[in-house]
Amino acid sequence: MSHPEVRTNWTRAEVAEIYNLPFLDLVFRAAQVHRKFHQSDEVQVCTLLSIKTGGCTEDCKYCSQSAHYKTGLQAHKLVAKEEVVTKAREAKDNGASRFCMGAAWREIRDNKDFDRILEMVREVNGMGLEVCCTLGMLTEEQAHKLKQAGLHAYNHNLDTSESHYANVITTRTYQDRLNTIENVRKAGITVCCGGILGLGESKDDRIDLLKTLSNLSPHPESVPINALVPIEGTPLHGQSTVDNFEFVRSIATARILMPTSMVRLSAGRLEMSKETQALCFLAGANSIFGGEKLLTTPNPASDSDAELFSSLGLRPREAFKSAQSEAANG
Ligand code: SAM
Ligand code: DTB
Ligand code: SF4
Repeated sequence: MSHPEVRTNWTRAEVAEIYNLPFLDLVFRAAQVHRKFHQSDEVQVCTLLSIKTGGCTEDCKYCSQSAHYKTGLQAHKLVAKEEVVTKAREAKDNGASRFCMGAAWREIRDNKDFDRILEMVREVNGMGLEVCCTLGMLTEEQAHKLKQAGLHAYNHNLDTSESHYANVITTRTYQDRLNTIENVRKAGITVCCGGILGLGESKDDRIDLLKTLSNLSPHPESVPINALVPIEGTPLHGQSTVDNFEFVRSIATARILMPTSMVRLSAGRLEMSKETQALCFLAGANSIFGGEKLLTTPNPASDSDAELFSSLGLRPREAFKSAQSEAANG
């Protein structure tokens, strides 16, 4: 780790102490860390595209795409490369610097679909966008192929604490997730790894998740914090939503624990006020998903985000900028 203040040996007691600070002190501390390592008026805009939708064999209790639940989602096989290129161009024109392609797979298989995805990665990378994929579990060899094609980041979330995991997903283990993250690292691809709040977890679970994430070495370059988007037909529909202050606490704690990472205010913004989102930015969130759709659910429209950026004096961050280069610039 290049900066001496970046630690990967946080104890549970330390993480809990930060998380439980008086709210305004926590946000203030996070804002200070944020200003030391990042340009506070810059927010990265990422765009998502579901390239293979629904019919997933996993039983994630929050997900619209699991074949285990009747969610009414229209499934779709892998889309054509041309469609991806068109969407990536649109995203870039709308100010996105990162483009993330998601597939409802348990794991990548070595077949024609994977070859087509490698071509998509090559093309989108050639457009000057940071390309990210989220395709389920993968082997080290598959990670190397993605890296060779120009993949910049791989998203693979831990979602919640290890002890709450089996209450949410039974078709894979926490260790499966950690193994994939390790394979991504070995191939030299940056890691995007975070979680979802509102899965019926306790505060202790949120603290445990933040401890696990911040003790990955090196830290994930990008840490998405999602609020559960409730999906009718899934077991977690009807779950009480996470308190906004608890959400902001998680963002602030992530910022303090992982100072150089991008912390992404991810799913769930549609249900959040502009003021809550502003608090998230103050607490160190410096990335969002832009565009009218996440993977299968709606997201704030581009013009309302443009208005939010304008009200707060924020601007979209350019592609391939690292926290290190910012620190070097002052
Ligand atoms: N199938 C792959 C996987 O699970 O890794 C990639 C796609 S999956 C939809 C990507 C991530 O989206 C999940 O890990 C989860 O964190 C997030 N996600 C899925 N459904 C969600 C929901 N209803 N609300 C919030 N986040 C969700
Ligand atoms: C992440 O952490 N959140 C994104 C992205 N990584 C792949 C996905 C959010 C999905 C929200 C529900 C949906 O649209 O299906
Ligand atoms: Fe499948 Fe991913 Fe949804 Fe789980 S989160 S059901 S693995 S698409």
